[in-house]
Amino acid sequence: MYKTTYENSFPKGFLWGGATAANQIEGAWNLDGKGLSTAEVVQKADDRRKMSMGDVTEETLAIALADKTDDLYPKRRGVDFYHHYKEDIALFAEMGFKVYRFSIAWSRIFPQGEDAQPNEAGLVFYDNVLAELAKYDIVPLVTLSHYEMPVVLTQKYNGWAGRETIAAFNRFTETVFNRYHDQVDYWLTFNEINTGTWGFHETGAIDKGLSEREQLQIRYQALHHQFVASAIATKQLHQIDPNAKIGSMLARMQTYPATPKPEDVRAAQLEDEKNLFFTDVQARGEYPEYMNRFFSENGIVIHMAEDDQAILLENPVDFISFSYYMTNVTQHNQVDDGVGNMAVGGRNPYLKESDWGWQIDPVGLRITLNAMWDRYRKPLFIVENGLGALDKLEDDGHVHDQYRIDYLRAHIEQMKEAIKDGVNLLGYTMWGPIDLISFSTSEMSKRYGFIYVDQDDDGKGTLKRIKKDSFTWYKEVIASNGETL
Ligand code: BGP
Repeated sequence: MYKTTYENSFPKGFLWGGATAANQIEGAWNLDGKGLSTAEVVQKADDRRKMSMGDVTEETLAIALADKTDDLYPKRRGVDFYHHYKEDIALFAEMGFKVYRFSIAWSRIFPQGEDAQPNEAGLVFYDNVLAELAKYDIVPLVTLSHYEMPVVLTQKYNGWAGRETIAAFNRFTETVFNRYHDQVDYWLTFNEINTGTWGFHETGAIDKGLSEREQLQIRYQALHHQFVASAIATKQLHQIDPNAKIGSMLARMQTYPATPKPEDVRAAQLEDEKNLFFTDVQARGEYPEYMNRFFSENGIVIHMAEDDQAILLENPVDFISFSYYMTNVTQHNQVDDGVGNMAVGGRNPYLKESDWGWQIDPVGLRITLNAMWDRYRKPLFIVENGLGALDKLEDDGHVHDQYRIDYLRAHIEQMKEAIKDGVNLLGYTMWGPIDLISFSTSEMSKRYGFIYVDQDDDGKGTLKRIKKDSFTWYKEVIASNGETL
């Protein structure tokens, strides 16, 4: 049947909200039986514009394991959501949040990765968080693994590089599905799974000073284990609760060609394939041929168990989620300049960039939404988008973050256009509704929130929560279902 009408705006029930991750917000890294997680052995960067995530070696791990403080490890400190969750969720509710995306710290539930019994105190913490959300009718969207795992699994199996980690993870997923499925309808398996080719944070596999090819071999093998674990989790969830939905999560970075030269267009397509590969596997259930070719040409061999392919094929995700911060540019034979942060490639002269070199591209979000919808025809969910900035608490006690409002407004306008284009978009959780520890710099001063947290890079401050100007703005956006921007 032809569709004669189209959505002219955000659909009723659109899920507006915000997203955080346990290791960047909770703190309380060693309380109530929690074990150490891989995120908590990553030191803060000595250079604000560099990443501090890819460099865990045997040596730095040994130092971190011996260090019982949180001085050099800000993710151990977070912003103490563990003790402030009631206050923070009340503030989210005041903005009118319909959804809150957060992650469960695996190391709170299975502190040593493979404990005989789950840690009840850890489970109770998330019972409490979920009860608080229910109080305000906020729908939880739960990430099962957001850049961390019990560090013991790194010591024993080199993280996801070891196949044994699949079973450990699926015990954890089964435990939390059984415990929380009544309260949680939306789940995500691995946060930004594609970043597993970049370093330690996603795979928990140590940098052993290998060649680039050898490292890629380890990382793609680790990612294969994550694909299988994700598919098994999908199967578990559907068995435990046939109504629950589970999604993949990609750091989506559209790559544009630097010129219309066909070789440049092809180079951009190649970059895009390397990014979309992950969602291709999780949504379509099989390795795409273009990656098989890439593996074969680069001497990478993915070792699979006999029924891995069947598990992937039988358990595709229900919806597709992604983070969106930037787009990139490439050209034939371009060497990545590695400047700034994340996978920042060539510069786009038409775009402005953030203080961290992330190229701001609202129209790119519309392009991305259309392309993802065309490719997969599964509901989409934007689960991260936002602006990291050096906010200033003024003498009048306020933070005037008009730049953040401008950034978010421009992106939301393009979401609306994409919906008019026909894209099925479930919701939008902006990143970091409350200031938290930056993933890539491990610092406090790269802030994203509608809510300012009084804490500096050295962990000093009262932890007081202060509403920024953007707080009131987002509240109106939600109240008007995206009409008042
Ligand atoms: C994504 C991560 C988040 C988050 C965000 C912003 O890649 O999923 O954990 O932190 O990026 O990045 P950053 O904190 O480095 O600015």
